[in-house]
Amino acid sequence: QIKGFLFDLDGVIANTSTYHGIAWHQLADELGVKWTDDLGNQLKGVGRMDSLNLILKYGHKENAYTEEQKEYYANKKNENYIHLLDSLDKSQILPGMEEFIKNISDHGYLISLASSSKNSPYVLEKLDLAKYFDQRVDPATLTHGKPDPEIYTRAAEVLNLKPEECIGLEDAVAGIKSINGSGAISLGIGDPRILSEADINFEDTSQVTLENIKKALNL
Ligand code: B16
Ligand code: MG
Repeated sequence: QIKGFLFDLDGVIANTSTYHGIAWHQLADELGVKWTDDLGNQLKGVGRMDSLNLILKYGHKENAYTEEQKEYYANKKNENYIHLLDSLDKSQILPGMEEFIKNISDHGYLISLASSSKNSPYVLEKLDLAKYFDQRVDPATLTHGKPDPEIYTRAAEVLNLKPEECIGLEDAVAGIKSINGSGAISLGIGDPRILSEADINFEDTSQVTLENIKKALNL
C-alpha cells in the first residue's frame, strides 16, 4: 500500500532545472568544456561538486584544478544560479504540480523532499510550497549523492515509512537510479527514452495525478 511520496525538486516541482543548466553551461564555457545536451542530462539531479567533477571529466580536465580552485568554480556557479532565482515565483511551478501536491496532502499521504540542492529550502519557500512537506532530507548530511540510493532511502525513513510504501518522482536519470536502488517505486517525468529505467513514466507534469498514478500501477 502506498503511504508516501518522495519528491525531487528541480525539474519535477519547478522549472529550476533550466536555471541549473544555464549556470552550468556558463561555467563549462569558462572552463573550455564543450556543452552538449548529453552533458546537460548527465548533470541533472547530481549535486554541486559531483556536477563540476562530471564537467571536468567530460572535458578531459579532471586533474587540471586544485580542490581550492574547484571550490571557487562551484561557488561561482552557485552565485550565478542564485542570481537566476531572483525572479522565481509561483508562476514557475510546473503545470499541475501544486494541485497534485495539495491533493495528495489532503488525502493523507506523507510527503518528503529528496532534492540534491542545498538551495531547495529557499526555492520551496519562494514558491510557497514548503507548507505541504512533512519532512526533508538535508543533502549536506549525505555520504553519497544521486545516483546512490541514500537520499531516497532517507526520504522514506524520515517519514517512518518503508521505501516500498513510497513513490519517488524524478526528472533525472541519476534520480531514477537512486529511487530504484532504495526500493521505492520510481515515477519518471520526461522523455521515456531517457528515463527508461523508471517503473512508470509520464511525459510531463500535467499528467501527474493520483488517478493516473493508480491507473498506471493497477491500484
Ligand atoms: P545546488 P534536484 C539538483 O536538484 C539539480 O537537479 C542539479 O542540477 C544541481 O546541481 C543539484 O541539485 C545541486 O544543487 O548546487 O543548488 O546545491 O534535481 O535533486 O532537486
Ligand atoms: Mg531534478
